[in-house]
Amino acid sequence: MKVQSSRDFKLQREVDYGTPEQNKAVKQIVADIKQEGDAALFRYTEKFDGAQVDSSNIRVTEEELKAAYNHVEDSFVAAIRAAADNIRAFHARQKRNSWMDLQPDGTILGQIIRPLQRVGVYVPGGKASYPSSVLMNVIPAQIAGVPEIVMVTPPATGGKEGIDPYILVAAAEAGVNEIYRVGGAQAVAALAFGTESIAPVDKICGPGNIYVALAKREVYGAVDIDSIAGPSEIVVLADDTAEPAYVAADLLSQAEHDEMASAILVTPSQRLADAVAAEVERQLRELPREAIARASVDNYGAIIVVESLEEGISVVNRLAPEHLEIVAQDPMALTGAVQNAGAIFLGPYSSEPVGDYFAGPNHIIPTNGTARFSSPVDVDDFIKKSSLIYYSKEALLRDGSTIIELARREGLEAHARAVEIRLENEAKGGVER
Ligand code: HSO
Ligand code: ZN
Repeated sequence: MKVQSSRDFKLQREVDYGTPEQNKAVKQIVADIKQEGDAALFRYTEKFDGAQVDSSNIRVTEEELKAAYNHVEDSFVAAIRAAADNIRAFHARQKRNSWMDLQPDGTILGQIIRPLQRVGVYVPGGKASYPSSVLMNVIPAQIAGVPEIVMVTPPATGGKEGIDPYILVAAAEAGVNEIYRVGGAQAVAALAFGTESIAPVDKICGPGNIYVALAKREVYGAVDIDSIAGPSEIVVLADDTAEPAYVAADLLSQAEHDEMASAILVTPSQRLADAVAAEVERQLRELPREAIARASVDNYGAIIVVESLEEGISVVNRLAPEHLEIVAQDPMALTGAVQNAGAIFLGPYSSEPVGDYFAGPNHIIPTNGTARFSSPVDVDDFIKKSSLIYYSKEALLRDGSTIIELARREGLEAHARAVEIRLENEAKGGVER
C-alpha cells in the first residue's frame, strides 16, 4: 500500500453510467416488459439466466422456504435471528409519529405518516449475494409498516437448483411476503410496471449489476428507487495508539468486497503508517479473496500521512466515506468534527464487520462521496407523509385577504375567487347548510 502525504492524495472514482449499448439494451427490456408483461419477463429470463420460468413456478412457495431451512446450519439460523433482533431494535428507534397541532382559532395543521404499500427488494445472484443485505433492506421497510414486501432474485442457471437457501432463510426471517425467481433489468421493470404474475410496487431497492442499476434509473419516476450503491469504502482515522494488525484487518475487510472497493488509512503517525503497510501485505497473502483485495488496495487504497488528527478529520470530510473508523486515544472527542461520513465506528473494538452484520445500524450506506448529502437506509425510506390542513372559519376570515393578495400577484384569479366567495358569503351572514 502506498504511503503518501495528504497533499498528493485525490480519490478518483467515476460513477458507472453504463455503455451506450447497455443503456440501449435496458431501455428495450423495460419497454418490452411494460408492453408484454409476463411473456417478455419469461423470455428474457430464459435468454439471460437460462432458466425456464413461467407463471406456475415464478413464485417461491412456502414449501420451498421451509425446505431451505434443511439446507442451512442451525447456527446460521441462530446468527441471522440474533442479527435481525439487533437490526429491528435499532430501526425501531427511527419510527416517526404522525402529529397534529390544534391552534386557538380552531385550525388544525398536521402531518400523517403512512408506510409505502408495496416495496420490491432486489437481491443479486452471484458473488455479491448477501443474506445480511436482505435483512438490511427488508427490516426497515417492515418497521415502517410496509404490508407487502416483495423480493426478486435471479434463478440459478438451468432453473433447477433454485435460489440460494441462505438467502431464502434470511428472507423468511426478515419477513418477506412474496419471492419471485427473476432478476436483471427484466425483474426491475416487472416490479415497476407489474406483469400478470407480479403486482407493481411503489419502490424498488437493493443492489445489482450495471443492468439492474440502469433499469432502476429507467423506471425512476414511475416508482421510487433507492440510491445506486457503489463499491464499499472504509477510511480509518488512527493515531499512534492503534494496533496495526487490527487496522490492516479492517482495511482488508472492505477491500475484499470488490476490486473497486476503497480502503484508506489516514494517520498522523508515520510509525503506524509503515506498520499498517507491512501488515496489509502480510495479511493479504493469507486471504482467500487475495486477488480481489489486492486489486482494491492497489487501485483505490492509500495510507495518507497527515500533520495532525485535525488535518486527518478534514481529509475525512473531503472523502465523505461510507464507513469511518476512528481509532485514537479519545475517539468520541474527534467525532464532533466529522461532517461527512455514512457510519462512524469508534474505538479499537468497533471493527467494521460488527456494523456490517450485527450491531443494528444499517449497512446500506451512501458511497462515492454521497455521504455529503445522504444517509444510510432507514425507516424514513419506506414511509411518506401527507400534510393535513383544517382551516376554521375564524382563520379564513383572518387570512383570506392575504391569500387573495398572493393569488392575484400570481395572476391566478380563480384561486383568489375561491377564497373571496367565502369571505363575501360570510359577510352576508354565511351560507345556509
Ligand atoms: N460492507 C458492505 C456490506 C456487507 N458486508 C455485506 C458484508 N456483507 C457495504 O457496506
Ligand atoms: Zn462489508
